Amino acid sequence: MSLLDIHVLGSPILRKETRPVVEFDDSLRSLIDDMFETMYAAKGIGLAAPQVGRLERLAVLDVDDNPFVIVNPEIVEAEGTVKGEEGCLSIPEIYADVERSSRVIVTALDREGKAFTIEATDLRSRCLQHEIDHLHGKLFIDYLSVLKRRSALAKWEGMRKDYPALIRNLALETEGEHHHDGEL
Ligand code: K1U
Ligand code: ZN
Repeated sequence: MSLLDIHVLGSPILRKETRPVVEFDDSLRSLIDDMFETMYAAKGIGLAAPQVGRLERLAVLDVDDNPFVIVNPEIVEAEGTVKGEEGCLSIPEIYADVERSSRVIVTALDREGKAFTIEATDLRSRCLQHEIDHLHGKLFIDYLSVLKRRSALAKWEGMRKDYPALIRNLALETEGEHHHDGEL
């Protein structure tokens, strides 16, 4: 397995539409394994393919010690709204409240291409919506008010010199170097 570089805000691939996966082979499963390893190394609860520079329509998640991969996911039902804090491994150290559907039903394929359905609430629902957004080129900052978005982008401008190639190399990031500075 290998750690993958994570693309950060400004990298054009984060704004691209992904392509449905049609072949469930060992190279796909190896990408999935690498994405899990990278998500855990980055201390995230989700990671979508564009974040590691790939356009396969898939994401990995692990909320409350329940790891799973969603390939070609679709939200087939959504209800209610709830505000909650979000972060993004591609926009390190920026956190903000985002309004999302409170409960979603998602259909997807697993690593073997077998269809499954997941019903989710709370953080798992939020994370599913955040990851599926990534698969359509959308980022959580897109939902912020003009003022909060401006403030998030101003903070990011001060940090982007840390990522001259617009990628995070997790192997080079030292423990405790980045910390949560509080909500916007
Ligand atoms: O896709 C990503 O960038 C991963 C992202 C997923 C996510 C976190 C929070 C809400 C929705 C989606 C992260 O894992 S950010 C780091 C994190 O673990 C976290 C941040 C804020 C709240 C809860 C968890
Ligand atoms: Zn994200």
